[in-house]
Amino acid sequence: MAALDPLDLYDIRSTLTEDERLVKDSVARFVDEDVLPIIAECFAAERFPVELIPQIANLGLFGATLEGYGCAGLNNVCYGLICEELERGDSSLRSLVSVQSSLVMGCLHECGSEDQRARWLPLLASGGAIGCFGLTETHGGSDPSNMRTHARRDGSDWLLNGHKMWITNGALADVAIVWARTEEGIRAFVVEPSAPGFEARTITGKFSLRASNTAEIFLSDVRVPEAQRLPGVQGLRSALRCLDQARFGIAWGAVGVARACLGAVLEYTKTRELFGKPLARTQLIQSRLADAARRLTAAQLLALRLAQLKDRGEGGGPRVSLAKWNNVRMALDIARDCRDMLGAAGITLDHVPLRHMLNLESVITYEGTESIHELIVGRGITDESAF
Ligand code: TGC
Ligand code: FAD
Repeated sequence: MAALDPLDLYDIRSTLTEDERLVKDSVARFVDEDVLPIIAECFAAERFPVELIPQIANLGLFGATLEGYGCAGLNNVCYGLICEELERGDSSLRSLVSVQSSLVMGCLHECGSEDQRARWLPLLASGGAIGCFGLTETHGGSDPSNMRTHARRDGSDWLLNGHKMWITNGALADVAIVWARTEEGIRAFVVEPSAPGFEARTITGKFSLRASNTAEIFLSDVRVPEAQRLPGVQGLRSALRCLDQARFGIAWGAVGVARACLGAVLEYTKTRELFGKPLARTQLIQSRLADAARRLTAAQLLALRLAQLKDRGEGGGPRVSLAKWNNVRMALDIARDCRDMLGAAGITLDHVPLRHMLNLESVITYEGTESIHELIVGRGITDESAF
């Protein structure tokens, strides 16, 4: 039997096609060579590494599963692998790609007019434009159907008023997908930040996802023509469909975080000597490492199976919720335990677990909190809504 890879105990790599391995290895190389050397400094300085955007675009990572418009048309396993490798570097990079690909490009691809697609998708795929997705508001992100931002017809235009909160890429974006209530139901609009009345303000002082831009967006009589309404949007369900794709990416990304943390601590415990022997030779440490490997392996298999279901169009709703819930919880528990196994050294940015652990406090909250995903699964298996 070949030597066991402790971070791939069930040899998932051997189930990948040659193309899938190529995608995984290319992104892994980018993360090792270009992300890991700078990311702790970016996290410390609360700086989003904009200089990485051209490389991410050149690797074809923006809108990777979409067909046409300069997108790579890859399958869902490839998209998952991209998210896994990026998040092994830092959740902020997977976040950038999730928002750009699943929430902005995915939404334009599915619900946009041909003119909107032709104008924006090639630009977003090439990294020539960055997008954001404005759904959440201050009074309760878990219940977006309660949004107060509204759009009112004014001749052939719309006037948008409201306030969006916690918007990834918000202050960097060249284009925003803004969700608003109208007399006809919930609709989405393509808004350019240069429009009078649009203001994005970066939220500072976060102790999580510090290498990501998060902003609040104020809309005050922002005028957009009817041609900037997404014609395919039919209420909140259109937003929730986009969220399913982003939640899928997070389920894979969490695997990358757990691999990063467990990999670092496996190395550390081999060389850290206490009571006359390496930590890795103690039963309690082995029990914790083995437990992390058990949870990681289960999460890897779950993510892979979800991708297969998704390729058949059957990966949404409770299935993706279960994976987002399970895998982010798995990664958060592993990151926290790995931080502890490093002792005091673990509270610095010299080791990766603390940074990942702090990032995961956002990841477990956004794209539906853990409780929301439990309730979606609960509804799915009982046919009773507890919302
Ligand atoms: P309800 O309001 O009753 O349903 C609305 C309509 O949507 C349909 N639907 C779905 N359609 C497609 N896919 C899904 N997964 C769907 N889930 C629901 C539903 O059938 C209904 O259709 P219709 O025709 O009857 O109107 O809402 P609900 O009761 O179904 O859902 C409630 C709940 C809590 C599940 C939903 O509101 C929810 O998911 N809340 C969480 C909100 C959330 O996740 N926000 C994320 C914001 S974006 C973000 O966080 C980006 S972070 C990105 C990063 O940096 O990586
Ligand atoms: P709340 O909805 O107020 O929830 C508070 C608590 O109540 C949670 O523990 C929740 O689980 C619990 N809860 C809620 N409902 C129930 C219930 N029925 N039963 C039991 N418990 C319940 N949003 C966007 O639109 N676009 C973005 O790009 C974006 N990026 C983000 C980036 C970051 C870094 C963060 C932190 C958030 C981002 N969000 C974004 C917002 C995110 O989606 C919301 O924070 C999330 O949906 C939760 O909403 P909330 O923060 O208002 O919490």
